[in-house]
Amino acid sequence: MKKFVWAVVTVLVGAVLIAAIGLGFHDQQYSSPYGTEVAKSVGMITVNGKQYQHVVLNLVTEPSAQGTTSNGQIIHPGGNPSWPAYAVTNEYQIPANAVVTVKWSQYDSGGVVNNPYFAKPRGTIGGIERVNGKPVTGVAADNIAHTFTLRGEPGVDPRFFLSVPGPISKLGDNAENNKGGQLVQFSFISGKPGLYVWNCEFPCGLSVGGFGAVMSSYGYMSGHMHVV
Ligand SMILES: [Cu+2]
Repeated sequence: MKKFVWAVVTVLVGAVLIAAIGLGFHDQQYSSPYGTEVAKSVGMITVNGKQYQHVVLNLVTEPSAQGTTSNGQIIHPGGNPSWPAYAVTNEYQIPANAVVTVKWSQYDSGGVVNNPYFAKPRGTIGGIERVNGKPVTGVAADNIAHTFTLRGEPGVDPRFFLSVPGPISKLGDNAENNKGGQLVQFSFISGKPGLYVWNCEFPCGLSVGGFGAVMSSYGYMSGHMHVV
């Protein structure tokens, strides 16, 4: 009987531990109160003689995850004030096989990207991005604030890849919400339907070569793209 009681106690302790670990990981999940931002349809567009649905998606990168955007939306509830963040959500939705134009307002400082590959736009229409309206084929590798890098979950359209660098804000470390920003604009043709993941490839965190802290905390520099 004593053995049986101990067996039950051991199983219960194990179950409690597993539940606690599960809750701990669940807490690390981030869910924006603003839900999924759905790209807005702006009609049709012709690229290389082919017609596509054309949508526009807005992105914002803020130098501090605390506080609100210029229109009063919370950047990242409970966000670490010394960490940057994509705002105000990290979940986006676009249609499949459409032309997606991204308008990215970038307000953060940065530094040197550790691989110059990520200093050039990859997978955009025409191989360019526009910085404050000016078309460029890259940003100086020591002038990168963040990248918007997108690929499918394993098995989802493995040929699709997009990566676009955002230059450091005009006011560097002194940039604030809606002040000193860079407007980065680019278009790409979306892939097949499925779940895609985006992240930043500029090591904007601390430790682990800059890939710790904000870079390894889901929701600041990473999220999903739902291609439907
Ligand atoms: Cu980043």
